[in-house]
Amino acid sequence: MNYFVSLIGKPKVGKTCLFKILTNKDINLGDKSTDLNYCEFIENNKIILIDTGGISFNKNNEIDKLILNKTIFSIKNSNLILFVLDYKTGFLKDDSKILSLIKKNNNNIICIVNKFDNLNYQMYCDKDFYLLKNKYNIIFISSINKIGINFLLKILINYFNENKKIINNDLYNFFINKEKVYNKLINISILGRSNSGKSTLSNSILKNDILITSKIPNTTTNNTELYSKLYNIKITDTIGIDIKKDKNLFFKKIKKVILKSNIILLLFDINSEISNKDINLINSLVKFNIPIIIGINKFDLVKKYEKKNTKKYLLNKFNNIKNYIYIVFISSLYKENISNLIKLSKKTFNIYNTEYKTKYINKLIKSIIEHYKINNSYILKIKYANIIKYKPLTIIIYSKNAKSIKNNDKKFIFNFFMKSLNIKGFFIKLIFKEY
Ligand SMILES: Nc1nc2c(ncn2[C@@H]2O[C@H](COP(=O)(O)OP(=O)(O)OP(=O)(O)O)[C@@H](O)[C@H]2O)c(=O)[nH]1
Ligand SMILES: [Mg+2]
Repeated sequence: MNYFVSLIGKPKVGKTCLFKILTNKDINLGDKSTDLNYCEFIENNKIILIDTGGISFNKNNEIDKLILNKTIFSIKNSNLILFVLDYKTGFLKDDSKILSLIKKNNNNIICIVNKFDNLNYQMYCDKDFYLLKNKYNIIFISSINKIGINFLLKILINYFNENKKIINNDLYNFFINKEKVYNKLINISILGRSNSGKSTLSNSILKNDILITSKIPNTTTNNTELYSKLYNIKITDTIGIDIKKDKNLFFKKIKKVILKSNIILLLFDINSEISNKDINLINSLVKFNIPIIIGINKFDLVKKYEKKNTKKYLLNKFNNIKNYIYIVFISSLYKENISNLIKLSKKTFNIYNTEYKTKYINKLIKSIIEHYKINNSYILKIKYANIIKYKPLTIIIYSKNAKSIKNNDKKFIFNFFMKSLNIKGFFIKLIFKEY
């Protein structure tokens, strides 16, 4: 069974900061929580901590009203409320209003006074918090300086050892349903060298400057998964690839992210030379069999009259790839062509997930043979084809002389399939078998 603990309080009292420390999760929740976020935080005890949006009693603000409704739901269905206060501002009118709201819906309250950065006991008596002391358990902490955190954890464990009463499962169902919807979304991971503009692109997609960006290399030190409401997708901002360093080391750090991706968006800076190492990197990524799309960023830096030639020059660099992978020129900073990039990513994802009928594939085989006849002196002897796998599409082609089919002919068949099925971003697999 699950126990739920909700962090409740005004905005900016440090709920999310405390949430991150208690759950040991370095997640990027932005600077304002608007939804309920949860995480199991005392392992084996199934105690689940919920971070809520800050309560403000602004009746004219739609978002504040939504936050308030969600928070009340969380208060009603939790086993325990951690009422978070700000030591620096003292106990204010809004705190008193929030306390009344909590009391109306739940009697199990522990008060947490955060930002108690200075360990001077006497000082807190000067504030109004001592009034709470007679009625509630009150703990002084500093999330930033990690003061009082262990004490708080001990109090919580004791609390749950003494109060084994279980309440209803509404919160559990809420999170499970939420997760079900969330898991269905396309997950686009943004990979690329440091400074190529991955975090800037993520911010553009999110329409929010949540992630830190800077000229300094290796600004991003964590892979962060975020939700874009605008495009209804998940995106993952990642740590930069150091092309000069060991590629295997990088893949070790990023493998989990890659395997969780539906699309890999590989970003390049228009000003950095495309080297053989970059091409090798693309080849290594292709092996994961996850669709890839290439973005060439900072296109705004190219003067208008040079844009056409620059495009031509770069496409030439990707000569062997450009027919098989979308290459999109964008500006993350000025939000140019971003929606097209997302549109092509979604298209690639849909084609990757298409389950073709064997009948249709065999119709294509017939056209392949027809087309081949026109340009060649001999006939391709293919009997029929069978689909054995999707994601990526894998086809067995049966032929009387499978072993002697020339590589060029195999390439012709492959290209014909890729073009007719409108496939870009991943490679279908063809297996030639003796009939
Ligand atoms: N002119 C221009 N500058 C950009 C663009 N995108 C990013 N930048 C700048 O490039 C620099 C690096 O951007 P980041 O988004 O931090 O790059 P990153 O790939 O996340 O870098 P790491 O986190 O270090 O791997 C910043 O100074 C950005 O302002 C763009 O489209 N145009
Ligand atoms: Mg970054």
